[in-house]
Amino acid sequence: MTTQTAHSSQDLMALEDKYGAHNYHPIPVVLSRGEGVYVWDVEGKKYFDFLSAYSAVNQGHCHPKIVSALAEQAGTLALTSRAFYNDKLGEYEKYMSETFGFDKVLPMNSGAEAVETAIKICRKWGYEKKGIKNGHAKIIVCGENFHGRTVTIISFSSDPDARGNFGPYTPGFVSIPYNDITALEEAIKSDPDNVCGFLVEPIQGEAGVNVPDSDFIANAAAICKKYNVLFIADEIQTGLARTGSMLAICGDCSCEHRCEQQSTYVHPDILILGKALSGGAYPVSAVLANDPVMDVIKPGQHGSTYGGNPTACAVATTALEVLFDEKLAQNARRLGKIFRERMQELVEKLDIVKLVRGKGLLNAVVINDSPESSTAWDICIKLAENGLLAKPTHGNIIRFAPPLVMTEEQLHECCDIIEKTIREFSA
Ligand code: IF1
Repeated sequence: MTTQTAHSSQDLMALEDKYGAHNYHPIPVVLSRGEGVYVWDVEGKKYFDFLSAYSAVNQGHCHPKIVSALAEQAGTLALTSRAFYNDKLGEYEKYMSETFGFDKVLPMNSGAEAVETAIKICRKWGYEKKGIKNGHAKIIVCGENFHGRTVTIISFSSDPDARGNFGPYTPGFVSIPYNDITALEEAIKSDPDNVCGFLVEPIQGEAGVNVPDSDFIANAAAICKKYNVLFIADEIQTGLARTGSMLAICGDCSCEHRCEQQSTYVHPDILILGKALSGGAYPVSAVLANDPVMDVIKPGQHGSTYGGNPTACAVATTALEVLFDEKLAQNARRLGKIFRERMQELVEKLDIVKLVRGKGLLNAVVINDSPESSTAWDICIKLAENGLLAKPTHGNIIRFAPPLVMTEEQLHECCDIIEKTIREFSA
């Protein structure tokens, strides 16, 4: 018996409105098919996807190798729990550890779970290795952060929508302004014996693609080392080729290798990955660290029913291989430059476009209107009518983040659509 009771976009949106929690306000498009950089709605209209499921679809929609890996493993042995070993996890953990240059990986599922895992590891390291008095551990975070939506994570959010009315909040977090090295050192020096970690996004995605000073991450890592504080890099959105290198903290590494030289520009104490580790097919996240940090976790102290399942291992392995084999970091770097050049031309020609910023194919255009205006939203509605899907982050900022498999020709076609659309809003 089919459960399909509705077919039109309007009917399907009405079903979600009636039977689904209203925790999102989507662009009114109902998608039913994806392939590479394209998605189609239920009426068959074709779009360029310029959101990539918030950078989880770096490899393009329904990548055949990733779908095949998913189908093959799901049809062989999908899930065992960690009550037993499985034949995929050890090989996957070796591949991940060697690819990113760490001793060990702790496999999880969603990004927020991985961030929570990193917080638990950091605190436990603080008590058992740094000697912090139990219950007094502090982790420094940045204003305008986004690290997920669990109660602990929103406890240190500065976004009233993300944290409002979800208290009582988890203590033990200190917020500093993003990209402020002085504030970081002052925060640590104010309580050096109790600060155990600094959790940071190399580029703040949801805040509107905030790109820090080029030396911010390296300087932050050096300060953390100076005061015996764990440097925790949340690369869930910026990692895995999105910003033009395998990790945003790789700086301008050419990514011609698999990090054998551990050439990551900055080697964090804890690295958090998610989103595109899934290949856009199956929830996968990971926390990586070296033994002196990771070994604070003993049996029974952390876990998840699905963490490290064989399907996730098969999908994530293939997802990473696609990034390397198809040189997607190099493509993102090259096309990102072209995108920002094209958008900068609009900045110079049209008053309504205030600025463009980003790295690789994680970019944002700031619309010259108040954050309270609906202009950015209205532009995204018109973009959808013109065959391109994007969505504002906050207020007047539109994030543009296509799958990294895009060609230069497709990118120019998309820039033409963006220009044509924005011109309709120009006086
Ligand atoms: C939403 C955007 C937001 C993340 C970073 C952890 C997580 C995310 C740096 C949690 C997730 C998603 C969540 C989604 C919107 C999107 C997002 F910036 F990517 F656009 F919200 F900021 N660290 N980001 O970006 O990972 O648990 O979602 O797998 O919640 O609305 P998750």
